[in-house]
Amino acid sequence: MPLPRSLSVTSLSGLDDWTEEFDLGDAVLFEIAWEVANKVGGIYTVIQTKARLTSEEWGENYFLVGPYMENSVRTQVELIEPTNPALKRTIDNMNSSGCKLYFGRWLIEGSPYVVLIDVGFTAWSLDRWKSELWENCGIGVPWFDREANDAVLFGFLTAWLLGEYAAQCEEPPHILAHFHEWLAGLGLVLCRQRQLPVATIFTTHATLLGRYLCAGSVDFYNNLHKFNVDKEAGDRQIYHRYCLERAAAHCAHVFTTVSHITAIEAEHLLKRKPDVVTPNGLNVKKFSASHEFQNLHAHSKARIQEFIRGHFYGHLDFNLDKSVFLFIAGRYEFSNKGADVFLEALARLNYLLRVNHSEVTVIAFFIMPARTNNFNIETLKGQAVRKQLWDTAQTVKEKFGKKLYESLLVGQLPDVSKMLDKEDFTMMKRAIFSAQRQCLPPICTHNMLDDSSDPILNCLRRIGLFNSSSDRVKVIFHPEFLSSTSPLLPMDYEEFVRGCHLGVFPSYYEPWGYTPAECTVMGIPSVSTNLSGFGCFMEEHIADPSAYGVYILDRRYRSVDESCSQLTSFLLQFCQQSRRQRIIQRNRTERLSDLLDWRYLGRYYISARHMALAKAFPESYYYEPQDPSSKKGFRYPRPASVPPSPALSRHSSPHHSDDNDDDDERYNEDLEAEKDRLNIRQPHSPQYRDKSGLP
Ligand code: G6P
Ligand code: 1S3
Repeated sequence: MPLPRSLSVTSLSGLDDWTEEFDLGDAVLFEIAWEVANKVGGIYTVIQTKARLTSEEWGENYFLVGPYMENSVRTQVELIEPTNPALKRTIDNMNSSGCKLYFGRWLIEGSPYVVLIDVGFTAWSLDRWKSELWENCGIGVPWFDREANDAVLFGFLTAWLLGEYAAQCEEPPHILAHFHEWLAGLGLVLCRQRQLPVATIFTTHATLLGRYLCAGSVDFYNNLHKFNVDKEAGDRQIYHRYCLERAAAHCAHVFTTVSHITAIEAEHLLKRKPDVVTPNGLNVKKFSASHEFQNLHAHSKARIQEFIRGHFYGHLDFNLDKSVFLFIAGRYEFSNKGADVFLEALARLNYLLRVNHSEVTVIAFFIMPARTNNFNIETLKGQAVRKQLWDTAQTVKEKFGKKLYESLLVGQLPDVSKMLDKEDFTMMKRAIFSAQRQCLPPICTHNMLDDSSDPILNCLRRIGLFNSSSDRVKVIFHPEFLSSTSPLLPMDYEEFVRGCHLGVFPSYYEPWGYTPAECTVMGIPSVSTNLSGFGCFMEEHIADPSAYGVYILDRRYRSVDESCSQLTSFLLQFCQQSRRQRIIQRNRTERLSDLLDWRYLGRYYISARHMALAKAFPESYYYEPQDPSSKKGFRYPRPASVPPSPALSRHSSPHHSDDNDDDDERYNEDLEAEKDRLNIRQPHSPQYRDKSGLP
């Protein structure tokens, strides 16, 4: 019998304390999701990053349940014998009844236990279970919907697992099962229908209808209360999925979602108001000194610059040191993720930079996976040409160096005109000739299967951004997720983000939005929107988000055209910043990371779990609902120093040079950061007074 545990969440510097005394007793937590040890999207990130905190809290009584995917298991899971005797009997019994379940440790931080179910192995039960679902719940799942078929198998198998586990326990157990998203929701419905002794939580990370409606041309947020949900789901042929999702939301003891904006959506579309909002956190890695993450930025940026040198060979008529790297990344949902608005804003930015004769060049990356058949020749050739130029320079340098050395050895200054011979010049000329190019640098790095109908490419054709010399905004579309083993851009996503200057995520539909959150914890500024969970959360907790490098675009109360103009002005402002201002801003951005740490945000999950246990087992658990966000007192104040806006700030040193005074910059910046942190700046010091124009 495990020891009773009592819980409290420690506070992080600056953020409010939250302590909740609650004795978990012998409760056992199962967390069930299709994305356990199976990377599909954001839910994987939620579960994977949260595992450490949840394992610390539940110890040996925490089990994640997901589908068995051979490839992921081979690289992420260590298969072992179950340690819990009741669970071992459960798995053995199920395996001897025609199922295939695996038990192991997921090799991530916290090393949680995982039960992985091979749903395909039990596919022979699909028809029987579907008819049971129809008879008991009135939900009919069509044969052709493969994902829904998987949801049925996964649902029946997880309910079987939980029922069997309850039967194998010697004492009446206190089981808590937390189900994520509709794909796992049926297990919850069956637990309730079979009246298993299980406290249940259902978390939706997006509603099915919300995603579908937004992807069409619907004024979603102004019509939320008007949708005829059954009809809309039927029209989109997702009625059965919608029923599974809605049933799970209604059957759960506790229903949660990831943001307030999705809570409103769920209330209208699923017809239940979430009991708790559980914002998504991250595992924040803190460096002991701020210059460490700044150094990482410089290092990763240099690698991106190398790639750019190859990609734009023959057209490197812009100053790379004055280039700003922007990016958008994520699931390829053109308008839901705001790629449409980003492209339009880039076109306008291009115009403004050109008419202002700006020295800045913007390189905008689109990292969104689409159907391709590999890299295209022109892109690969670019990197080969760059490598050849590099090799040539190295060869000449070596010869030059050797001659120089020999000359110095005999006590003579070299005759510079004789240092390179004819052969060297021929080699260099050949290299220069091979770096000539007749065509413009490519937009897309891959051969697209749907080139003529691809929304990003079509939009670029319409707005006329073709990477021509006169364009101040260049575009690179990489229709595949990044990988450190890529022959083209061998960087993983984290490295790439660190090397960029600004992430741009102008989403229309975004229940939370991990991409800007990831930027924040890495100290990279980002644009999000007031229609994304993340954007709303930051607006609530920060007095002046843009001063911290969190630009929140208004997509709620403005037309698309107005949002494009606002984004253009954010981007233009950003491009006008000096290097020093960018450094200051990055430091500020990084300071927000505590707010996004699971050690802070985990409290909402804890609260939801206590609530569910108390609802399902009132004789064993008592929970006084205490809203963890009731202590709303904490808000990041406006930074005390000058906002890093180009118009409002000047260099603190008259001799400062933007390009090579890094040490100075770092010193000044560290000083500023420290002053901001300690809030010791003189509010009326003449140095700062007139610059901000702010109170
Ligand atoms: C970091 C590095 C500096 C570098 C700077 C470039 O702060 O520590 O050495 O100068 O990045 O910043 P930028 O915004 O121009 O990429
Ligand atoms: C969903 O994934 P998506 O990108 O399809 O869940 C994520 C995790 O909760 C969330 O961050 C995102 O906004 C949702 O949309």
